[in-house]
Amino acid sequence: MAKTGGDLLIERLIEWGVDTIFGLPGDGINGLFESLRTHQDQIRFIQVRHEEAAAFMAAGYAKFTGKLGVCMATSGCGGLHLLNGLYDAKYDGQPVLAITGHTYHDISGSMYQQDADLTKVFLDLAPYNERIMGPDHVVNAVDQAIRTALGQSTVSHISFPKDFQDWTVGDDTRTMPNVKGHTDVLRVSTAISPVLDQLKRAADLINAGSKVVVFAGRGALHARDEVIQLAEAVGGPIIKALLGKGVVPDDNPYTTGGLGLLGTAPSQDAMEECDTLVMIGTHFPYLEYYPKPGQAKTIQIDLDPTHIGLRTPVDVGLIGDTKTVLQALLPLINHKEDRSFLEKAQERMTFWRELMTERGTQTNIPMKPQVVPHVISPLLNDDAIVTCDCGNNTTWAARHIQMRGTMQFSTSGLLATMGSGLPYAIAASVAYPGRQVVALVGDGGFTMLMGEMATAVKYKLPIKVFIFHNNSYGQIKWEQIVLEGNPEFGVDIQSIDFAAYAQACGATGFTLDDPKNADDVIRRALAHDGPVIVDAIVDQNEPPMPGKITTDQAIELTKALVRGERDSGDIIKNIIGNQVREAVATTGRSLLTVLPGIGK
Ligand SMILES: Cc1ncc(C[n+]2csc(CCOP(=O)(O)OP(=O)(O)O)c2C)c(N)n1
Ligand SMILES: [Mg+2]
Repeated sequence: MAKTGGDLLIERLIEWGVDTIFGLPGDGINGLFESLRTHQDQIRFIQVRHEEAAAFMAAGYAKFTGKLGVCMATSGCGGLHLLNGLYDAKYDGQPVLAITGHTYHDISGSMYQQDADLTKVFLDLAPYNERIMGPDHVVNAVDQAIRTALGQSTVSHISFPKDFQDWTVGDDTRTMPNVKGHTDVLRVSTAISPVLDQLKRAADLINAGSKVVVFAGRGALHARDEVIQLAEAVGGPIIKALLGKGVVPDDNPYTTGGLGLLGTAPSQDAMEECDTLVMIGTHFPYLEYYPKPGQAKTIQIDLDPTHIGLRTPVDVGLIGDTKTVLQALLPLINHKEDRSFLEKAQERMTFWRELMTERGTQTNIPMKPQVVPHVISPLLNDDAIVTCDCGNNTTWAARHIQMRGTMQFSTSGLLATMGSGLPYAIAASVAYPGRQVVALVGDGGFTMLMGEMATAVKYKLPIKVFIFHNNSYGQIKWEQIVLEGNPEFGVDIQSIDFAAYAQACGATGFTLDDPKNADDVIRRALAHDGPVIVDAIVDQNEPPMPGKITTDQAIELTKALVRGERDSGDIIKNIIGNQVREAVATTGRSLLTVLPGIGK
């Protein structure tokens, strides 16, 4: 039987090794769905409830597997729904192919139904962005789309007119230059290595430094051994950007954990004090956390030359796969005898860990949000996959989930969009049926794509979703108060019974509102063999304070309290309470000084 345009697309995806497509049907892609139906033994279709989730799933699938993520949506509205998830993939450097339908080719541009010109809409998004011009165009377009997505770690887009999906190859006439078989499905390695003189310059700077910080991000996730060897040689702490949380386990003696508002105080101290910074596969966006310009010699290793010097002045940029570059660099690095910089960081980490334990074991009601990840963390499998969303929940997950073994972690990084946590978890569970998958999300972010719980049920994905139920867009509340000095506005959200919602979807729901029950409920949730929601009712007035409070932040907080913040009483109580308890727990060595004087 003659192949249709749809067959050519699906079969070429299969030849590229694509085994999963996330999407939602529509009349603009019915021809593609017919090909998906006839090839369902070779490629699996995961049906979602919102196309944004399909794009997040493609991004998450790419993040957790290292493979191409693929999503599909109908013409107009369906394609438009993909956008946020696709920008997430692009911003976090993930190879994703988006396939959208388009109206009939000979009526395009005449305001026919769903006739949005998605190739124009996707212009800023996708470096490869092409409308199919006939069945004989399909294979060329698919190949170039996938080469671009994989080669540039970015998003590609193919828009497929509806009628061309059904045309058979004979309906089109292959033109003379379009030589049959001229394009191929070869995936090449990106393990390039910089030239020797640049490696030597980098090594000289690192060898000359006495306080060297190793700062690793998602580009170093596959280079754990090399990152640890470097830290070992230079006697310096490893700081992890959020998406690099899995680069080294959190109990590794070299790491001081994360950086930034949701990072640790010891990481910030090390950044403030270092004289040499080695950035590995990160372009962490928060400029204020880098060493002051002129403070440190900086070496940056990255696959993408456009990242070098993007955030902080760089003395030597090494282009290439981080693992390959580090393997070439390590033999040139001297072992430093002076371990005092590392030891100072380790001593501070001991205090920080005590502080986190103190915060995660509070017995108050309403329950402190930190209790949830603090109890979950040690109960996770060594190969668990953890996702979180955007909000205060990111802070609690980043600080209290301790990476071990081959655990993986991700969230929306650079785009920092709400809504990714649940679809990422679904994608992880689709990719790795045997592994434990846990999502830690806010009540706001979860609500955005809560329909995807039905997807988890449909495909029997045993994901565990923990919702920090604080009836608030919590992070924005704290930004308004601490960063802006304003009383909160527009951040309350009313309560939903998420455990009942879980049941309504056919999943299992638990409500957790008392820290006394946390261990029991969380154990039962993790042990359950189907999808679960744990609706964790937590205190919205627990401050997600940065690791170190700046004077400005303390002043803005005071201003907001004075200017009539509704919850000022509870907030002050929490801050004083925290200070007193922490002072006791850390025998006076508490690293935090919030509102100097107020807690005395
Ligand atoms: C799509 C999107 N809209 C708005 C924001 C701005 N924003 C960042 S965090 C946040 C609040 C998140 O609330 P919730 O999910 O309940 O988490 P919480 O902070 O309460 O833990 C908002 C509105 C965003 N990051 N993404
Ligand atoms: Mg919330």
